[in-house]
Amino acid sequence: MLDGCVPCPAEDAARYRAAGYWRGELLGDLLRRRAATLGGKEALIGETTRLTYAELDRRADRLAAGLRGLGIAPRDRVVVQLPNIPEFVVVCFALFRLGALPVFALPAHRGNEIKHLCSHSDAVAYFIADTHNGFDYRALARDVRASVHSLRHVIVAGAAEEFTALSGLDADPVTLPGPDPADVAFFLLSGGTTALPKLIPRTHDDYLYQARVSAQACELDTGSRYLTVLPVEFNFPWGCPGIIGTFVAGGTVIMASSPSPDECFALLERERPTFTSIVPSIAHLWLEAVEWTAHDLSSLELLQIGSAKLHTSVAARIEPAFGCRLQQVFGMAEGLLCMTRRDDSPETVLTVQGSPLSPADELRVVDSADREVPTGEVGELLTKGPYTLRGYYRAPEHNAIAFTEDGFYRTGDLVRRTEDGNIVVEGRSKDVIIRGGDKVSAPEVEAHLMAHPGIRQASVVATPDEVLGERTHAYLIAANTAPTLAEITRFLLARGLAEFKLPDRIEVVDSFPLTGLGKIDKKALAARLTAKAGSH
Ligand code: OOB
Repeated sequence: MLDGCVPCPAEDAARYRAAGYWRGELLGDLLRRRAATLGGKEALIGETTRLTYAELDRRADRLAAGLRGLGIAPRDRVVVQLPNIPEFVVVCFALFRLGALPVFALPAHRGNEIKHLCSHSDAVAYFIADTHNGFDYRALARDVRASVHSLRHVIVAGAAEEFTALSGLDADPVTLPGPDPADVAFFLLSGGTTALPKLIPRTHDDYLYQARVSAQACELDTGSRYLTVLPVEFNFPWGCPGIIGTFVAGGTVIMASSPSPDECFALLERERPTFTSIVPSIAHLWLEAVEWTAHDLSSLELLQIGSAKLHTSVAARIEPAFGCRLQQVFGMAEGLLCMTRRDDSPETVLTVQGSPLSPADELRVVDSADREVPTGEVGELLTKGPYTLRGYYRAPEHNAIAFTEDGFYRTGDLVRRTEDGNIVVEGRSKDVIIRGGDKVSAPEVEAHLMAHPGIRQASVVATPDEVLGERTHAYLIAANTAPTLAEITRFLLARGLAEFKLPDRIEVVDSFPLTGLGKIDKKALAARLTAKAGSH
């Protein structure tokens, strides 16, 4: 396995292979196999492009050859930050075939995140769109290239200016040596509990297995049509079952460029997708819009909702409003996926976050001393399994605390298990705010806030919000004159922080409540906000 990754212990790997979970297949070959049997079938639909499996397969081969011509080699890391456009899929499959390793960045990321991802992974190339949602990624790339010395190529979908144009990179296909299916295929980003985002290595074996079991759990077949609403770089739309699972089933992927009901409802009517995946805050928006829409949404059979807790009252409105089945999904880029299933009772689907996808997923719910708690009691969820990472990339110190000695990943989620094997998410022990579906690492924002000369100390906590679920509230102790929220916003944006991480509110205090051990008592701070929200 690539240096800096933690391989799965040999005995577990042997078990996953013997059970047929890991099949020694490559992500790049998935498309080749579909092209061989379903070549003329539509695989991928974007705003202005429609590609059959045969065309997509050929485009991936031609781009792989072009990238090799640029000097991109097997195992080279390549940061990919593209919006929901078909080029994303072509680029990923070209890199898979080349054995180069995409590192997925979100379109919302800015200099702070991209410089870290590029330098932490020693990326040799960086893929961007020219502009998207009014933001010019070429300006960002100039800034990144000036500070990351490993970066040799910036490749642009659209007007490239001084960089390399993606459209000019086609070359005649060449035979490429395939990578090892047990090795890393790409990196996902962790939701973040530390000051800097961590990289999650995903292998061909583990991700194809995840996509296959997700596709089975959602009962996909060649008639399945997936609408990609969330940013593609996120695990949920990419492979739960998402795009990769739809390709596994031989279905068709339709890409929406934004989650707005205007765009998505029009696509539902025009392209007749059968399923999609969204986060609860988008579900809120769609529930409001569906009452007034004139669009025909009747193609939708399954709506997957996950990434943040879906409240029962909101869950209960989904099926009547959309005339489709609801599926709750509790997942993580690190691996483990839980989903509700078709044969669950309506009551179950509304009240639990689902059961694990693989019979080989091992789950423990433990107390603070890592002792298992009885079924029905709340504890931290630990997990290990055939598609869950064994360690973050180049992070030995963090791995020592994020995993147990016997390789279980500490999710930081507080859950309880029901008698029938479902998971109910009850809270979090990790220092993360889930704002919409976006994960905001509190220590990361605190570190940036404390770089401001007017701030002595900062503590960032979640405040309840009806639509987003949570918002970011920053408690500050001022150094002299306290800065305003507008000043802080300008300061953090200038530091290159992604917009979704900006505090929604600030509150200047004289001191923080402390725990018995003298640490800032975040629970007490969060409780103040919950009490305030309750009293409104
Ligand atoms: C998904 O992945 P990430 O990596 O952005 O975030 C993972 C974390 C979980 O550890 C948990 O804290 C939270 O997001 N979460 C949920 C949830 N699903 C995820 N919290 C409550 N209820 C849920 N249903 O968010 C993700 C990855 C794949 C599929 C779906 C979601």
